[in-house]
Amino acid sequence: MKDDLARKMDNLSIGAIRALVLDQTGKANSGHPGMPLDVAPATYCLWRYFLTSDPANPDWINRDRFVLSAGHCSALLYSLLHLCGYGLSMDDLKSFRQTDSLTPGHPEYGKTKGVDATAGPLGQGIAQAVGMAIAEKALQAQYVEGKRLFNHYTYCLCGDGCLQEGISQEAISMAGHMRLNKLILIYDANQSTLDGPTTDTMTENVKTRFLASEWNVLEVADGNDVASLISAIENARKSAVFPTMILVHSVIGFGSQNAGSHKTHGSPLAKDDAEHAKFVYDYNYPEFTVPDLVYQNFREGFAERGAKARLAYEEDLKKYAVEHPEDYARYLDAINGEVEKYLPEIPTFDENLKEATRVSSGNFIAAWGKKCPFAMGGSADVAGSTKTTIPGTPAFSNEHPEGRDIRFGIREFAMAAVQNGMLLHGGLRTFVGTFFVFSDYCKAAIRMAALEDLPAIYVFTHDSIAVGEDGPTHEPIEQLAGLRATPNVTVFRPADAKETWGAWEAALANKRGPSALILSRQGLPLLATSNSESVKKGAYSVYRPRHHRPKYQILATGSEVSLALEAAKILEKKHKIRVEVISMPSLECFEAQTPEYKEKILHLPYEKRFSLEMAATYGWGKYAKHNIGLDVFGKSGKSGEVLKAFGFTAEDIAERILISLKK
Ligand SMILES: Cc1ncc(C[n+]2csc(CCOP(=O)(O)OP(=O)(O)O)c2C)c(N)n1
Repeated sequence: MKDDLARKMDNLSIGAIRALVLDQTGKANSGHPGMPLDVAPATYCLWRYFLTSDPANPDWINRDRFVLSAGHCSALLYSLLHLCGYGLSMDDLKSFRQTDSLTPGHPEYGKTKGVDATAGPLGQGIAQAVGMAIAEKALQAQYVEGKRLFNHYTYCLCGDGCLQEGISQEAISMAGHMRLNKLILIYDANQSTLDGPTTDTMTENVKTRFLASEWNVLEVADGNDVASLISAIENARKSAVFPTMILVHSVIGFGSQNAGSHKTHGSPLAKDDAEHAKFVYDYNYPEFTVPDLVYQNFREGFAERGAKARLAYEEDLKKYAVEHPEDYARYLDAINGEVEKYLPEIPTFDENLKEATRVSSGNFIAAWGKKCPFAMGGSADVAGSTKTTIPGTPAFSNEHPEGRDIRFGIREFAMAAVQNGMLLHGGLRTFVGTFFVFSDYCKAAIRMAALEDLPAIYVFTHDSIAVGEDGPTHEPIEQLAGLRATPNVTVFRPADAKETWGAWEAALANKRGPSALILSRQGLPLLATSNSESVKKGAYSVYRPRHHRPKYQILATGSEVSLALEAAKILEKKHKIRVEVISMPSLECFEAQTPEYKEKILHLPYEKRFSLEMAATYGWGKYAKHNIGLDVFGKSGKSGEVLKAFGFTAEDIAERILISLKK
């Protein structure tokens, strides 16, 4: 039993968290107080009594992770970071939601120390937490004594909103199947969302939903009951097999005169209501004021625990380095992301090779996966088609946590968000794969990876109407333009095996943002003049007419480069029109080149340039006056016939160029 003093300290500290939420949202006149006010006791119990992380070293690899999936509760997280000593000052709290502050509207990874994941798009936080828990489990199995190197919990906080999002079920199902017992999800069941009570929108039994997904479920009847909250977290940590969901019943906007109403969800409380709430909390201090006792409570109950644990870890690490020097060196490479040391040699390809770029990519993955012990990846049930299996390693599972091949199941969105969590965790270099058309399912997580500067890699195959029989549902059109329009995403569409290996190298060298490899299903000829190295420059010449200056240029990507070469030869032979072909595997890499290099490649006037890509022409107007592409959906049929139907044969392309020139 807690003594009276300890109980008072708990209440005062919870009051301080709630008051800081009210002060931040009140001063900013913006933000979401409702859920932070009701869930403050649960987060207090977690941070004060369990979460082990060192505010002086917020990136410590073995810290417990905390993902605020309900990212709109940022004021709650900032209050905790302030009180726990992460260097977030009272002035920072006073700048809540102001431009360039350390306390932006939703938590941003990389901006504010102690924020383990960017959050705000509801549901994704749960999947990111699942990714972190997968990483911990996998890493434990990848080292001689992995549990000495990686041994922590992953906590996640969500509300009704996250659980209404479909991605939550994808992630929950995956976590249960993988037996991620170190994952603990606190579900604040305040029965309210933005527009109204949850009775308007959901009737399912969330508890049985988790049970059906093979989770351990605990319940706390009253979100203000500190003793029950502590005992629930304690029990959750003991789970030997299943991940745990702690369902906490609470009242949104606790303390407000509007408590229980969605009106408290997303608008600051009126001044007199905030005062009323502070009275309810028995918190009698001026705005933005916290008594020393509370700071002391967090210092002793959080910062000191974290510092002690980190120091002990580092002491043990020194011993580990002596006991297992090779393992330790590998650990350092893995956590520092030193992939360069583990790159395979690019092979010499047979000049007559005709290989789908998905196959070339699969060969790269096989060679790299063998060399790089911290390479890990998989696909959403299409590994056989996307060639995304690392051979020689079992599928990752509870029985085989050392497996580096991940079977994500048909859960594309969660797959991409889980990858984000794995990368946020650190210690792994990952890739995920699916058909390019289903990149749309991954899109919100790709955007998240780009925001978080994560080096995620996507292997997207079946990249055009050449897919054929599967028809328009499976034939990407607008996906290239969409990805290229997303800031901080680098897209590669290699033309042959050499470019594919080059694209993989470039993707692995890109450590501050995601890379997407867009690959063909159909075989593509090895180009005599292509090379792996030039992929990094984004565009280079693969064909120039001999002894003549070219009059026109075709800029093409992927499978259309060989098509452009054929068309150029027809134009030259039959019509004496000299055309240069530029392979443009990455528009983003090209944009990063010097103006001189760009001018050297695009040396002809704008109106003399054609772009050729079997996809939406949107965006190509920047590089070429004439854009040959596909601004309608594809068709189902034999691949060759579909290509013919849309005029993607060398003869047709040559003809279309001639027609354009006559205009
Ligand atoms: C994907 C996504 N859709 C919509 C929103 C807008 N939004 C923010 S909070 C919220 C309601 C969340 O409800 P709940 O999780 O129960 O939080 P509470 O109302 O308890 O604060 C909505 C719809 C969002 N942030 N993300």
